Amino acid sequence: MIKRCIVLTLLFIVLTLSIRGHASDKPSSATESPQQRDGRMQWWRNARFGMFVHWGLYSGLAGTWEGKPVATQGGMEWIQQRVKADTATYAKNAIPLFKPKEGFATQWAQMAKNAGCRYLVFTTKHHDGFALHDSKVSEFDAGSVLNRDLVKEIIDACHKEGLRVGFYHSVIDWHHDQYAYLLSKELPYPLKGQPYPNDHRDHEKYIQFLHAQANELMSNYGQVDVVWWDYSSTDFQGERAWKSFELMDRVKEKQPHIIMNNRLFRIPEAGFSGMGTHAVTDQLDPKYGDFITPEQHIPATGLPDLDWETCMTMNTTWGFSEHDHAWKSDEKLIRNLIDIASKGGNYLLNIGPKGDGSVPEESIKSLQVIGDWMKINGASIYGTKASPFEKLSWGRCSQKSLPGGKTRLYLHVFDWPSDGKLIVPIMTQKVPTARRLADGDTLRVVSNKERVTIFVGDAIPDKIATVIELDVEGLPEVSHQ
Ligand code: FHN
Repeated sequence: MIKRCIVLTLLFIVLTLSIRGHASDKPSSATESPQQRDGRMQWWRNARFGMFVHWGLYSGLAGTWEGKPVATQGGMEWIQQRVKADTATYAKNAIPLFKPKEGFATQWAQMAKNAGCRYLVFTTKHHDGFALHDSKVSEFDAGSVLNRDLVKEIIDACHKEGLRVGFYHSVIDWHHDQYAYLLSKELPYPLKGQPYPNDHRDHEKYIQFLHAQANELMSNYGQVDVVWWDYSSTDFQGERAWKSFELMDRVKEKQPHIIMNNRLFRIPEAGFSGMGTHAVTDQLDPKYGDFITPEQHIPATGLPDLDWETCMTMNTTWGFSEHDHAWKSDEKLIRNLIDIASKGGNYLLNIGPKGDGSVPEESIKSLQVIGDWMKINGASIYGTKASPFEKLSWGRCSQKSLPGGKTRLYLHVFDWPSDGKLIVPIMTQKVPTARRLADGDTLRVVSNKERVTIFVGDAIPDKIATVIELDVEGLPEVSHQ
């Protein structure tokens, strides 16, 4: 009998160890329950609005190379690729122009907070390979070149303003001498198609470097809330390109609550249908990341029941360019924010500071206007869910559940009704209540079986978007529009 108990106990131990062993082979998302994931994602889903910052050596070049404009539109953070400069030539031209002034990070953080952003994602390293932190595994970094740790300056300034912080980190690297760029025909490289300048490259060595720098960033700067990886291609992604699952697990070991995007991969299950910035699918297995990343566009119907974030520039370039004057209007920027929130997504709006860290005047002015709008109307963005309506002729809608089983609809009116009557296509048993969000004034409401009519008057309170609150019993029942 005793012998039998010993055998059974040993069998139980062996089985437990083997299951635990297999579990660690899988990405840690495999061990997280949907409820745990919802808890980890909650702040991000409520935030709805973040600031993106593209800043690095390219910022000092400002879209100009050897005294000539490279382009008036398009990403000037790619200037090294655009002029096909090797890394030494690029560094020689760029480093003298990258002179971060004291206090630049405080200006960014205060600007983001005043604009109503709840998080700030900034480039710790872009494709040029120059790291903004004080790296022990690279000499091509702010520590070695400037004797400063710019990542620390930025994250400390953000934390002081109560912002959540994200690290954008490029997996593409145009500097590292073991990054084997010939392994991909699709990813950009300044010397694309040319043989390696150093004959042979061992990409495994670059992967170790990539993981080592990620480990530095996750270990040395306190709480990090988001990692914004960038980017993979259909012919070079995942395990082969970056040892992605191991990289994600290492990051999560150091930052267990961190949220990551989907760009260590480029497959349909990770939210990608191809190489274009519009090529997103409506599927995301959490093992590939936490949110889908449409770029420079807003999916027409959002990505229902998925976490997604549209990133956008204010003009046409991510990194600063003195030649790009194609600034979006304040109306467009605010209506983009509303449109994205009405579809259940987040808006990551980019600024491209100059080589000294100062922010272009146009961006400062627009962020001030956005902040003024958010100070009055932020409740219609933060913590909201997607609209119950497929389409509204006069604007957008977001919604929140209220205590007592009611639902608050936030009606964002872009086109004011000429007769002063705002028609909302919902069926109601009980006449709902309505008020202007800005001043709380109650508005007269009439409802029949098919629709609710809100008497909003002739004067247009806010030409960009006036928000009307409509509180209905239970869940809104949309009538056939
Ligand atoms: O190549 C980058 C680009 O420079 C910029 O950083 C954008 C931002 O989402 N991501 C890549 C292009 O998709």
